[in-house]
Amino acid sequence: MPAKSPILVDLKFPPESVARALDAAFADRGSINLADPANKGADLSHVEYALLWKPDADLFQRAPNLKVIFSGGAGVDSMMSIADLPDIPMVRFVDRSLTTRMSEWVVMQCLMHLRDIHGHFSNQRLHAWVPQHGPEAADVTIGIMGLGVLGCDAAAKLKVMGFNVIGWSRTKKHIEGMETFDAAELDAFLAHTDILVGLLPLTPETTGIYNSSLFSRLRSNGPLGKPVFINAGRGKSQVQADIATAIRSGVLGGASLDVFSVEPLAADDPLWDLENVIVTPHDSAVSEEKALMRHVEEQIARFERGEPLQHLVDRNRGY
Ligand code: NDP
Ligand code: OXD
Repeated sequence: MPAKSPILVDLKFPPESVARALDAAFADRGSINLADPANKGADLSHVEYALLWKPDADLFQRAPNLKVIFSGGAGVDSMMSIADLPDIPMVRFVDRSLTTRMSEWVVMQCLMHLRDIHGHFSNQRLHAWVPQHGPEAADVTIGIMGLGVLGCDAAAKLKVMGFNVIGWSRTKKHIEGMETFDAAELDAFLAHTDILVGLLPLTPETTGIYNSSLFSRLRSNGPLGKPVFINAGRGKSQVQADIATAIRSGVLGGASLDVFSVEPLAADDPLWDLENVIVTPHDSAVSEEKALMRHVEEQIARFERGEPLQHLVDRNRGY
């Protein structure tokens, strides 16, 4: 039997946990982990599989015989922008643990805005006893932009909390108990939305989509007083200066942001200090290394048995 091709790994994740997960997963085929300085100039010409997150631009020249690329995350935008990206199947990371983590984050952010956690924290610091009588979840409509794996799971969990949930996606979806809108119906979708949740991939169409014009079309007289913007998709989908302006001018009453146009967010960026803006450092749904390796192992096994790969990226759509 011919020797199995080692897996090439270039993940900008903490190197120790990647090394541990690799040893456990690919003992039979071996791996070339580019985070290991010993592999800096390694010959990659024989490698058939690569597991990548934000790879260096010259990687595909160094590894010209790849058969499948695996993304270290659910989003593939960092790969799509590489000029030499080979025309071979690309599999993105879809996994229960990642999906669950994202939904935890989305539900937490929506509840924090519903229950005015910002107001409570401020009062606590003043030692002020100020009971609040805000709306309940059922009074509030959450509009999710992006009804894919993550958007649909978050929608289901928000509905369990009692929120009215609506969704928008490129193509029309039919989801029981949920009003949905397609790309042409953006205005109608926004006009119903009190809390906007962004779970879109970054593509040319979604670059800069969350901007002043979009914020001004959200429902402005809803139960929270002012609409709220939440984004965990990609930072380059938001015009950050427009978020700051919308918060300062009162077009938005609050925001929760996990992703930024440039990461890490600069220490002097105004978003850190704006009223009722919650910043998290792109950790709403990190890829857990063991689950990632398990997913890659499963997909390689399918590929080598001649079965179709799952979670394939559509190059024309860009996600
Ligand atoms: P999916 O590919 O499953 O879903 C994407 C959704 O976005 C689909 O419903 C798609 O529409 C919709 N969409 C794409 N382009 C457009 C457009 N131009 N107009 C309207 N709708 C559009 O992706 P996931 O749900 O798995 O992940 C979404 C994104 O979340 C990832 O691409 C990544 O960027 C981000 N992410 C962020 C993480 C974090 O830690 N912050 C972690 C993981 C992911 P349609 O259904 O019609 O195709
Ligand atoms: C992803 C991410 O796309 O973590 O998985 O951003």
